[in-house]
Amino acid sequence: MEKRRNDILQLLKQNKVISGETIANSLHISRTAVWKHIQILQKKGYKITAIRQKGYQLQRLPDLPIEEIQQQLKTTYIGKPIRSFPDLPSTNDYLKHLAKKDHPEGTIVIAERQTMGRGRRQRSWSSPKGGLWFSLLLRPPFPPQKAMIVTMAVSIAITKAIHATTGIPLKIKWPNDILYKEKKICGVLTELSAEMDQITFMIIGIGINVNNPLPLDLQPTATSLRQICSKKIPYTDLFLSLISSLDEWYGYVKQQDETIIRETWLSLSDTIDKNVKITDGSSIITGVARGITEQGGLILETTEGTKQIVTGDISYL
Ligand code: BT5
Repeated sequence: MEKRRNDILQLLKQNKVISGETIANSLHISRTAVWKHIQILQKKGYKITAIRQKGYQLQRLPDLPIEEIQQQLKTTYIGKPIRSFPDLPSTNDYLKHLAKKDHPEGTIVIAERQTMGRGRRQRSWSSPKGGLWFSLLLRPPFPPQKAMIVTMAVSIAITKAIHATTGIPLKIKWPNDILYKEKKICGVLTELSAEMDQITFMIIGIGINVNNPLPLDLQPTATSLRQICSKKIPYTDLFLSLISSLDEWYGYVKQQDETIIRETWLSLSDTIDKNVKITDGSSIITGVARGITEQGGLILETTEGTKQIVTGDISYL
């Protein structure tokens, strides 16, 4: 089906106007099938108009032309396939359904806008049009205790891809925030399904503020690439760079090369050597962040000795 749609797109691009009949004959499909594919393309943001007695004309590509992106991908693990939607409640929830139906590792679900975007602990994630909101399905060769290593690799990949395409230097705040000058530009939501000794699948939700507006209440703590660069950011290069960076860093996960992940993460970390407060439900603990455990936990130096923190929300003191 997707191949047909790509073929139709190619024909539309090669011709100023092309009739439904010509498309149907070239691809050996019915005119109704052509019409159905055109409708799907229109829903995906391709502006295609029907000119009476002449045919179809492609007038504008969507901001993120997934079909083209998919064709350009030269990745080993990530982005095959990419499923895109104008809006979804949450890309993580949608992908979880696909994961349970055995969709392949590397599947991406992306939405232009989420109506019920989630952070950790069911906190809401603002996801209007203009940002990059997507989720990634992974099946890493790790026990669940090591899931944090995967999140770390993903954070590194995002930080590096954004730097490569925009020149913006970013830092990672344990466990899952990507910051520009202490303001949050990206959040990562990791959810997993696992047996005792093996992860069955991981859904990694990635939310990046690109060109989207930020609600007033988030402005003191959040920023967007557009705000930093004072101009609209083109998505396609950024998304392509993100996917190939995710592919590279997931490669280290697959090879179980945790040393490079931990060392690179530490070099990009905003948290190490800071005085921090970690809140996990009703428990609060303060100390100095000193490092990362083999499994990605935070090593905290407290007045009662060194502690290892597996999860929690962190704030700087
Ligand atoms: C996160 O949670 O940072 C993970 C966010 C993951 C979002 C992605 S988008 C694609 C995928 N589908 C989903 O439904 N989710 C994922 P957490 O650390 O709990 O941070 C949540 C907090 O960040 C909120 O309570 C707000 O204070 C703040 N926040 C909400 N929206 C934000 C935004 N767009 N930019 C920066 N901060 C935001």
